[in-house]
Amino acid sequence: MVNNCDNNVPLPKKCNAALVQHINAPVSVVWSIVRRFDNPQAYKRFIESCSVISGDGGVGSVREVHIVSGLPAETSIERLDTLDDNWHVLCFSIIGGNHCLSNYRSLIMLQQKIDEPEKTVVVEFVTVDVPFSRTMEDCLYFIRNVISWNLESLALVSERMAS
Ligand code: A9S
Repeated sequence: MVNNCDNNVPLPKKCNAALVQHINAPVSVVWSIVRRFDNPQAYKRFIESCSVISGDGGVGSVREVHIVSGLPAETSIERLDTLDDNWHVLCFSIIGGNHCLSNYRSLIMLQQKIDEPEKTVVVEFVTVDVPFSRTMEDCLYFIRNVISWNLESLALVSERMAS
C-alpha cells in the first residue's frame, strides 16, 4: 500500500497493462466495430446485453453492461470519455456496477501497419486499482486475460467482416 504523506490516507495500488493485437483488416473496418460504444458485445466476450442509459452514444454517454452468468459480476456502468474518429482513439471509464474493478480506465487506439494498408495494430492501455483483497499479480492476470480475449475476438470479427 502506498502512503499519501499529506493526510496519511492509504491509497490503493494501481495495476497498469498494455496489450497489442495485430489484425488482418483495414483500420476503417476495425474502427467501425470499436467506435460503437452502444454495442460492445459486437466483439467483447462475457457481455450479455448493453443499453445506453444516458447520452446519444457520443462522448459523455453512459452504458449499462450486463455480464453473462458465471462471472463474479452482473453489471458494469461505463462512461465514454474520448471518441476520436481521426486518430482512432476511444477511452472509457468504469464508474459503477457490482464488481471489484474500481477506477478502471481504458484507452484503445488503432493504427495502420506501416506500408500495409490492409492491416491494423491495436493497442489497449488500462489502469485500475488493485482490490485490497488481491495481489497486484492476481489483478494483472485477470485484466490481461479479459482484454486479450476481447482483442482476439475483435481480430476474428474484423477479419470476417473484411473478407
Ligand atoms: O470490458 C472491458 O473492456 C474490460 C474488462 C476488464 C471487463 C471486465 C468485466 O466486464 C468482467 C469481464 C465481467 C469482469 C467487468 C466490468 C468486471 C469483471 O469482474
